[in-house]
Amino acid sequence: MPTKPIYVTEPYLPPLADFVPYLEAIWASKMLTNGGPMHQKLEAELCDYLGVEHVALFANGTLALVTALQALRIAGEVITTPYSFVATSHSLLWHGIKPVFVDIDPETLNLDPARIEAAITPHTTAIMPVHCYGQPCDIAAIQKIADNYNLRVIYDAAHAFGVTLPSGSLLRSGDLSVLSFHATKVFNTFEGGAIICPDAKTKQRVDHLKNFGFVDEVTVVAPGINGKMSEINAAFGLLQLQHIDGALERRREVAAIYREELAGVKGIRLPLAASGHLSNNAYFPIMVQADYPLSRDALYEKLGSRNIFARRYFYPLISDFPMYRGMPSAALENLPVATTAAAQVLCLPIFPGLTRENQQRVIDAIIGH
Ligand code: T4K
Repeated sequence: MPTKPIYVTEPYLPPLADFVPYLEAIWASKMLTNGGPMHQKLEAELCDYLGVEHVALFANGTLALVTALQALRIAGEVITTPYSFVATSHSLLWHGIKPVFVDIDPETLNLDPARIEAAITPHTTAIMPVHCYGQPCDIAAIQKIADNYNLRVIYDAAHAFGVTLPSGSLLRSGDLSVLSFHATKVFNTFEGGAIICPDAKTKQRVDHLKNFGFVDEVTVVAPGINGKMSEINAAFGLLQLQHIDGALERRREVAAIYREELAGVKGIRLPLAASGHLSNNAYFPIMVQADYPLSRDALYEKLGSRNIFARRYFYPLISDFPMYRGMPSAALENLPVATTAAAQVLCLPIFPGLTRENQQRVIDAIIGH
């Protein structure tokens, strides 16, 4: 019998019947979008759940990134990582901002603070780091540089829902943090995203910008965009939030099994070491090194032949795509650590619904059975 495909992720979905009352409420109110009751309730519940002051919901994470840059009036050059999903630096290009790529740290796979200063020029206005795979950036070191050079920090926290440091939510770092609630994320609203704002004034500006720049019926203060989350997505988020702790627990179990089973495998490095934070296990990257019997791509193909669809997040590097590749900071010599990571990485299937049996299929393929 052919085996069932196992994808890198599969969204958590609550029982369909549980969603019906939410739909009935929307049908009764006839409020479908523009900051209706579901939208307001989800913003409030996410503040509580995440332990943050202000959440502005968006239709997706990319629009939230674009709006975060507009809200802080970022221009000129922004220092960012090449080791991310392409939306990170695309958001800069949407504003005509020049991305300046800086290499990553081999342990965290995030922007290496030790290399940031050398990339700062008189045109630099901000740093846009990514908490890649939900692994926290070195926020203290980054903030110190930002303070010294008077730069803003916008975290692309698309992977970092629920990640907590001993001092509280990771999402409170920097000037703004941006989340994605895409179907492939730990917490999903089908499509969706959010900006975490530190104060009411910033949240209000973001709210204006995501609604075309409207302040009231007759006042438009900026060329804003339509970035609003609809009521149906917000309603789904409210339902998802009831199940999030269980979903995170299942991810923890899956990650623990991978760590145990793959720990001693020659040529496989598990990059995300514990670093005192509460992880969300959003991804499970492995690094396929030279002493593994197969190349990374050969292992990727082998898994595919067994109906297991691991993904090479993040290969190619953003800096390798045609719209970035000609930039001086995109040169390979500038990005040796990111280049190696992109050549070795394979993200294994991890999601709440991954059965032990299916997880074993993945493990067996890697350890050589
Ligand atoms: N910043 C960072 C660091 C990001 O990673 C992302 C998005 C963003 C910003 C932008 O946020 P959004 O604007 O997307 O909210 C996926 C996602 O589309 C993207 O959201 C995500 N990062 C990126 C890392 O991954 P693809 O092209 O790899 O997705 P796709 O369609 O190949 O899906 C992967 C697997 O997931 C499929 O093989 C099957 C499964 N799947 C997927 C979908 C869409 C499902 O089971 N159900 C689904 O509905 O980009």
